[in-house]
Amino acid sequence: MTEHRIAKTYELAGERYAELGVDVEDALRRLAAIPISLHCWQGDDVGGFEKSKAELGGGLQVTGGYPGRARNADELRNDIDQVLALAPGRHRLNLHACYLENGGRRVNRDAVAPEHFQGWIDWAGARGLGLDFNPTFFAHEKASDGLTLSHPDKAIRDFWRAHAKACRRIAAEMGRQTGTPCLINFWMPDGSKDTPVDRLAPRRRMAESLDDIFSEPLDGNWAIESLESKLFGIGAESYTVVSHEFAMGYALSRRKWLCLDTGHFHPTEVVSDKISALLDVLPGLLLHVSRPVRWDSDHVIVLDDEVRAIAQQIVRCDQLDKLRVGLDFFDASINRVAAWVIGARTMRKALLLALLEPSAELKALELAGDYTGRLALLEECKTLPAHAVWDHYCLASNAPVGLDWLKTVRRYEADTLGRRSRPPERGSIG
Ligand code: RNT
Ligand code: ZN
Repeated sequence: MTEHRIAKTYELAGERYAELGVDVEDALRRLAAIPISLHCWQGDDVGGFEKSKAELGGGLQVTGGYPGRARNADELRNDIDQVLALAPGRHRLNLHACYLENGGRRVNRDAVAPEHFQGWIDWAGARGLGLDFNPTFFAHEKASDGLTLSHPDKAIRDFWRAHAKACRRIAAEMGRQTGTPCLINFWMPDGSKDTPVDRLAPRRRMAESLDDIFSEPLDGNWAIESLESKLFGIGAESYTVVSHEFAMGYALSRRKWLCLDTGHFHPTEVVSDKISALLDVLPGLLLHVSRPVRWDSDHVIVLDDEVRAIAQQIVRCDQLDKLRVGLDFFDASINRVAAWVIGARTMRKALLLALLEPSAELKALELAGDYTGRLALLEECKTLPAHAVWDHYCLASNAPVGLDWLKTVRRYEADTLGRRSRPPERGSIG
């Protein structure tokens, strides 16, 4: 598509939107202010760069054997650079503690320190990227029975507490060095395959561990803390310690942010409705946007009703200082860079669609009880020329228009990803 045609269709689209009272320029300005936090783990199937050979565990499953998985931090950063070039808009990068770099020497989880992430911090700084962080409570011999901070063995709980405390220091340092608060998200896999007799004691141990972790002073200017709930996992089908009620109660009573992952609820339960229910009572919300297919399968997100509804709630609630958008999927059955790009572009597109709604008019109709007018206008909005605004936005953001990004990914696959079956020539395996 030529630039001329994009400009022309954008102009016509702007006129059409203006007829409904929508200012497209204003929508694009607001879109630019919303960062999307890219999860580093799409690039290597949640592998990380530790020496340990422990299996992933924790109920996490990555399926597919597509070639080209990143094998070290340099490869992963290269892949993320591709994603950043192909997905328009502002991003952050969300790292897990297992993505540390230590020149090939093993560092156990309780000994991780900011220096092991200096490579990431410098890389992010050079790109003006904010960083987010996660302690890693899985893929470790001390989590092999699926219990960490709620473990009945105090020594194991203490080990994971030490990990969590070390991660808080790393997060604060990431925030300080990048100049933007780092969101550190706590997700623990703790749960049980079969029905436990005592459902209370593990939750008490979990709360006690979290209280101990959070009792250490943290520079709140540079780190924000959230707790992620879950419904169940593979191997933890009957009980999850940090269930939604546990996480919500904990976050409310301790004034922490809550992380809502779209794959962590019952199949007919939606995260989009929880945003407005929680934003006013919690210090903040982190969203892990994912696509559960029958279970927490972490498929790449697509522009489906729920992703659109989430974006609408983000926009309509209009409390962006209390809300962070992160992605959380890992598909190893397709080109991993393409998976990232599709998901990141989809999230951005959903936000744009939400910003292109005549929200003032819709709210006015609703308030007046004119549900006929509301329904009519909502249906009309669905076929407005958003694609013209999206194309213009991509072009103005120096990102590829339409499917052009796929050509770049295919070239990258031919030149780089496809050659990765050979041992790495350089780079660090931490
Ligand atoms: C697991 C949680 C969690 C993880 C990442 C890797 O079910 O969704 O957020 O996906 O921490
Ligand atoms: Zn998640």
